[in-house]
Amino acid sequence: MTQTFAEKIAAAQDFLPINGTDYVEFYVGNAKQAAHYYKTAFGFQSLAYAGPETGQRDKASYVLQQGKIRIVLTTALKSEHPVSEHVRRHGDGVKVLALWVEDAFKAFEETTKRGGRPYLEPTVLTDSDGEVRMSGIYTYGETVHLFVERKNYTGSFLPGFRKWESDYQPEETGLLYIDHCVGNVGWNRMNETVKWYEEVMGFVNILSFDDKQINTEYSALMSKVMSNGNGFSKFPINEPAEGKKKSQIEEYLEFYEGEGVQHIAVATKDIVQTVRALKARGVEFLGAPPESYYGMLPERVGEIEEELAPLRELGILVDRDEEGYLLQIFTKPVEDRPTLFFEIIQRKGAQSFGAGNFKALFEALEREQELRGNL
Ligand code: TYF
Ligand code: FE
Repeated sequence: MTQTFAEKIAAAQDFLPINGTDYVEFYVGNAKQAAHYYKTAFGFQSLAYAGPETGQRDKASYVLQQGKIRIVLTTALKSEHPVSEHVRRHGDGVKVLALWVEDAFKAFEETTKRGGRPYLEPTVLTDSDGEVRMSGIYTYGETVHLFVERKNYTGSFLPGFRKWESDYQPEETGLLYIDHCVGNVGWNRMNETVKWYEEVMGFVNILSFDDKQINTEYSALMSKVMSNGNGFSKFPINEPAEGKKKSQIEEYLEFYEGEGVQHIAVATKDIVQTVRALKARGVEFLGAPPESYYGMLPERVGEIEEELAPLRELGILVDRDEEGYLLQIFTKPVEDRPTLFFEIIQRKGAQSFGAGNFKALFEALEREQELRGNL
């Protein structure tokens, strides 16, 4: 690498200043139970609620928080509803990747004039706690980016939501912020999608992996990482590639019945402690890599601060780049369809994505794919 990531993202355009992820909204079949799962298993805390009791008669939304991460779980209360349609087609999945912006109206104007397809026309939401401005455009598949501008809003989440005080408060698991959200796109859709993030959002392509670099004995894929100008918003894109057997990306596209969010990477400052806590609460992770992976680790990544034994015991992966190293691990899909999963990541200087782990990771993914009869 000749340029650092800081140098690469400096080329991004600033017509869309983004402060970070505002929230991620999932459309699910049963939001009450999903909220319980994310509280119990991942240690999210109750934050806000909107539903029939608050005057929202057609759907219910539960908002959870941990560190800077906010997730919203939304379900429809009747079959003839866009949320029900989304769930019928995709199963539970991510609908909204909301970005915290300085100016939601300008974000809409700038992105739609560059070709962004409108999802939400600029809207002002108000209640006694203040004002929030929102707008939104479609990205890949039925997924959307909402632009959220919260000037001096003092409410718990958004106008229309009420504070959710729950007596059930499982302890947090150390999750801090969303590091990146990855999208899977269809065959030959990579270039278009990369161009879309460049032209419509002003992002830059900071990393690329082709099918020569990302392959196992059976399958291949391509991956390109798109980032905004301050690196707070990173969206890697995957496209399937031709291999001997079915790529994990194809399996996703088949079961999600279209393009969508493949994984959400959440950061922790102590991955060993976080993964121990998650496992104790029933979160399922991909199988650990073979023993040889840890045998070769000291040579491959050099000196690291962590002890090897707990990393091996938990199946945590390590990779190094020019700027430092990172530790990461991946859950199994969190639905019955093999679609969305989570990544837990701890960065120690490295701003890359664990390319040195791709082979071990994809082999673990394929073992699961094979058990499902989809390889
Ligand atoms: O976000 C990334 O690039 C890494 C690795 O199907 C990765 O987390 C890439 C593709 C994939 C699963 C993980
Ligand atoms: Fe990732």
